[in-house]
Amino acid sequence: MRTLRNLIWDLDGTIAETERDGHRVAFNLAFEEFGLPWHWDEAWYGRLLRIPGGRERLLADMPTHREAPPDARMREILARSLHARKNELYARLVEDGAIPLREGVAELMRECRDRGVRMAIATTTSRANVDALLRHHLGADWREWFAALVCGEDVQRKKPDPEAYEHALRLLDDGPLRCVAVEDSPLGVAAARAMDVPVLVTRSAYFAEATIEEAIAIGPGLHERAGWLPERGAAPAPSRRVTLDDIEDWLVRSEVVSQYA
Ligand code: XBP
Ligand code: MG
Repeated sequence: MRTLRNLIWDLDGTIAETERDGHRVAFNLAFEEFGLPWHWDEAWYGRLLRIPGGRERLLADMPTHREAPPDARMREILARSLHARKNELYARLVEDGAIPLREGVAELMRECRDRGVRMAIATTTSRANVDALLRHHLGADWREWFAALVCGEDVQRKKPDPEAYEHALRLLDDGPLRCVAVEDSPLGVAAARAMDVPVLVTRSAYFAEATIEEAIAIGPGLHERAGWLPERGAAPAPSRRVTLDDIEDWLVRSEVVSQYA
């Protein structure tokens, strides 16, 4: 029997470089439309990513701008309007083809379908953003690809809180050690590990150098076996990309390591 029965995908940064090329760009377009002289460059947005949630990120940044309303209620109203418009502009960017899937993602998803490994999404981005991206890349029936879907609206607390993973495990009705999460950020890894879900890390633009502990494997992307740790050894690979066999092997080896630790 396979050890790996469920692959749980993070979305932002993992499935696509949505943060740098999508949300950030859409936020800037929304600022312009609202007549606000605000601009989040790549570096500043990278710092803001320590705050999970787009609306929460806006609220956290407001004290740095003198154009922001002085009282908390007005800030909340502005953040909600900006965030709603940002999500519309994000969907337009997706439809225009500005946000490709990361290399190797579609191949691994297809392999999961072909080999009966269930998939789930555990993201804290808004449902509309998930729908826009996956509809564009996987087609109108994208929802059928996934046995479980957890989005920002489904949780009270965003990552690194484990709630998104707790919810995904409940929907999958399976134990954490039958799953592998695919994540790109320390906050995402922390959320999965808090529920004992083993994690594979595909480093994204914003977390290329981040310190990440407790992953079963870390590498530069699913398209390429080279550069992953632990190395996959000399076994001949049928393709250059990371496959389900690679992930299952890392999973089994991590169980052996933890048994003898
Ligand atoms: C995603 C997020 C989200 C996105 C923006 O985290 O933190 O806030 O940045 O989406 P993860 P929203 O990759 O861990 O799921 O604007 O919808 O919040
Ligand atoms: Mg992410």
